[in-house]
Amino acid sequence: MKYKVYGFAGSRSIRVTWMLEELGLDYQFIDVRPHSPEILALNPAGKIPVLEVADQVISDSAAICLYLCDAHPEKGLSAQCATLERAQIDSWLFFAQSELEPPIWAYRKHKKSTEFSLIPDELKVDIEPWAKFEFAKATKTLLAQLGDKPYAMGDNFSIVDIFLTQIGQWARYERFEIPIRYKEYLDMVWARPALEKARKRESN
Ligand SMILES: N[C@@H](CCC(=O)N[C@@H](CS)C(=O)NCC(=O)O)C(=O)O
Repeated sequence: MKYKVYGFAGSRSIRVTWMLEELGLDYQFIDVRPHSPEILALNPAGKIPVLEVADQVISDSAAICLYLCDAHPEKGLSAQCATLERAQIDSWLFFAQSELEPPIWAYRKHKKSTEFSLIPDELKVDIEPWAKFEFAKATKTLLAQLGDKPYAMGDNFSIVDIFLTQIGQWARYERFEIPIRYKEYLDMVWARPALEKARKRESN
């Protein structure tokens, strides 16, 4: 098998398995927790997802997904490097990871009594008002950029939609306020058959 994905259901590994399903590629999914010896041997940060390909390890979901798009350009889920279209894709992805995701991710980390905790309980503080404020601000930017387009990049689904949707679903799960336009977009993208396949693969 060319691609091996390490992760677990409910985590960011869905970004990678979803991408692989959209690209119609074969892969092995290895169900593993962060900081397990298996992961630490691949990624010193102990984080998932990790992609193993041709004896190389790639970490960070956006880097992994972009690599997969670049390796399979015929599927049209990203754009060629050094084009303005690619600059727009990168802009969306950096926005997703540096502005949209941090408040919801920090909120999840500080939540008490979760199945597994990424920070010690004594370090947890109530960041809910801050997280909701920042997420609402980022959402406003997202909606202004999205406008009336069906997908982030226009008429066609792309790598960007995976990130905007997966982060949005986390926020929805945590009962953050989601404007109606974002909800409609999430519902439309979340219904993609490739995502359904990826979710099944991760849960088996
Ligand atoms: N920027 C990384 C973040 C990876 C990450 O934080 N993954 C979580 C699971 S969804 C994890 O492994 N966390 C372990 C930790 O925070 O120590 C990515 O997008 O892949």
